[in-house]
Amino acid sequence: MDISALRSAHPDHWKKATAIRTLTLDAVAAANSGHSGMPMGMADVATVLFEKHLNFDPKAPDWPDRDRFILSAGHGSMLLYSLMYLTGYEDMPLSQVKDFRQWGARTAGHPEYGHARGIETTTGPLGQGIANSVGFAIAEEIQRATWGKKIIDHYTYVMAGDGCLMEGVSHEAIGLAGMQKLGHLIVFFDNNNITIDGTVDMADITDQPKRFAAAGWHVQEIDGHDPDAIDAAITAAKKTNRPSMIACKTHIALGHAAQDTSKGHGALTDKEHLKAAKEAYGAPMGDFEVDPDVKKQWEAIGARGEDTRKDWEARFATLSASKQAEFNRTYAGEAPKKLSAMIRALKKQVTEGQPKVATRKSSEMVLEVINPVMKETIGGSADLTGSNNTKTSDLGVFTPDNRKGRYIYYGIREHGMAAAMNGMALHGGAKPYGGTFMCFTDYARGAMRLSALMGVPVTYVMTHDSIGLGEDGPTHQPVEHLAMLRATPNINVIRPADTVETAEAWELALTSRKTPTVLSLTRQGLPTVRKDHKTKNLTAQGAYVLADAEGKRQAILMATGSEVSVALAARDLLQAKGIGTRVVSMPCWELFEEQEESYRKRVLPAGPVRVAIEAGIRFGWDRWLFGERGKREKSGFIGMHGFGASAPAERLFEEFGITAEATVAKVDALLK
Ligand SMILES: Cc1ncc(C[n+]2csc(CCOP(=O)(O)OP(=O)(O)O)c2C)c(N)n1
Ligand SMILES: [Mg+2]
Repeated sequence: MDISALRSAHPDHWKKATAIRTLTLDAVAAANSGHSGMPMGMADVATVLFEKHLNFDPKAPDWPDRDRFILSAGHGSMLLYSLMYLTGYEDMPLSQVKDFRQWGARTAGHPEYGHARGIETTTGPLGQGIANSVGFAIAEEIQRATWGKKIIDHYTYVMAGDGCLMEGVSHEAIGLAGMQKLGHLIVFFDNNNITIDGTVDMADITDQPKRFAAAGWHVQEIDGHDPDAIDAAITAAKKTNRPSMIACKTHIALGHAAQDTSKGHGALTDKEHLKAAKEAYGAPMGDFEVDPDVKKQWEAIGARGEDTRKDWEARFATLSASKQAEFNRTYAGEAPKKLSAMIRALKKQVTEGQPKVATRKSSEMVLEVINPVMKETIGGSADLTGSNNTKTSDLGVFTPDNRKGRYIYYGIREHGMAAAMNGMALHGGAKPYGGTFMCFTDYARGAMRLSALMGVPVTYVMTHDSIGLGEDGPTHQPVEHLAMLRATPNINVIRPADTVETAEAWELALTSRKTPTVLSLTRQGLPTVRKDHKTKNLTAQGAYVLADAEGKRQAILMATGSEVSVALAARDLLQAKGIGTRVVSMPCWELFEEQEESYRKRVLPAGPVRVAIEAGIRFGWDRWLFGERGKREKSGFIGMHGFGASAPAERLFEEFGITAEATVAKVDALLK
């Protein structure tokens, strides 16, 4: 690569792009770790994008109508940090760049949402960013249709590398975006033919432009170091009504001894090579040194969006006060005030009617009430709409011809759905929920973990949550999934026992600000176990006494979801034998853990034998069986010990010993 030709062809551009390269080299060298090559390769694309196209204002990083910039190739984090420092984001002073990858710094190894305003999403697990961006673009389309172009009209720009495009989730994202004709989504493919192990063709010979074109995308191929070509390609991409992919032929670690090699992917810390690269660039030689003129030019780029933002604010101010309040409410992620009154009314009605329904159906009953008053909800399912009961009558379907539709047919794309929901929630003004079978949380897990890590309150509607789904058999019957989800920090896993608890669970999910929720719902019908109306949201306490012992309290039965009614039946049998038995419904462990010690002690007092009943594996239950004042030798577990089987549900509960009778036998044995 002839660096001098690039330098002389566009000297002003070159200096600006070079600042990204030298800051990256210096930050990685100082940290003695990180990834130098990607920012060095994509610096030209980033410079043209920020200078000529991206609508952004470092002074107002949360301005709702800004363009979104998603660094899907999150290992290239220094690209983002350099851009934020150069253009003048308050959260990104030079000291942060110097502290790259250090304890307490905002400049983590990979971009972390919430560390600095201006980081739109957490990336690093390859493929997530491009899949998030589909959600960003869907949210933008829906809001543009809803609020009008003068309030919402922006683009989502993404940088994705070979790795992002090789990851399976990108296939789901690309397919969904192409079908949905997300014209405001523009992806730059860092086409450098290098990954960690070597050249891309060692593992993949996919023709990426053809792949995107086959999915309905507008595709261009350019020299990723030619600023004119980059500019022209972005201009063309903005005009088409299809999502755009710009394959940018680049050189990883441009201008460094490691250029075009897999060594260039990682940390380039060799002092001599670093010096030689800076010399070849004609850049200032000092550590973290940026020519003051060049910094000024970057700051001018940063200042470019201020007027646009202020114009937007003026347009926003022309909305009626109530519309402004509604917009601000949804962007703040607040539920409407009337939500809890509506949930209470539904609970009262359910308690009176005492329906026997599956909790997936209960969930639909709740959504029928919620969706008409929370217009920011965006529902969907990964091709299991009729099974997940996620679609309510008022939503309308989101398609290229109906941008106001709030229901998304995600297709068979669990991971893509979860990642898109993260994007919608991060975009702002949207409350996404989506469904699949509980067993396929495995397929969605990469993105679900990021919901938790980022603290975005999306809701996962996971139905068919045990062997209770019956005949479909062990491939479809989750057993370890509750444990896996409960092991993940910052997820509320709620397994409601009936319609009342389901309504309470939805209230918690929709008022959650920083924690995603998994609703674990049944396929099979369940009796109403909450027979007395309580206005208070008991599920919010995580666990509570559903039925207390009569006479001397000798046993406590703890259960969740479909097994709460098993516990109640066991209690009837035990009480008939004179064994005082308390039933504790435990819909959400995480929330119970958050309660005061004194409350937990009241619910789970020392003394009685304890039996937990759940149609999943035991993992985790010991915390409640013999933590919290319980005793190992006085506790037992009724549940699954391996995979399920294909048979009618009732037979399965019998065969696997998850019955009232088995519970009674366990209690009897423990009391001996
Ligand atoms: C899901 C996932 N798998 C593996 C990694 C580890 N990893 C980080 S970068 C990378 C190679 C990426 O190649 P490419 O996207 O072409 O980046 P480039 O080398 O061009 O910078 C790998 C395997 C990761 N971050 N995420
Ligand atoms: Mg690459």
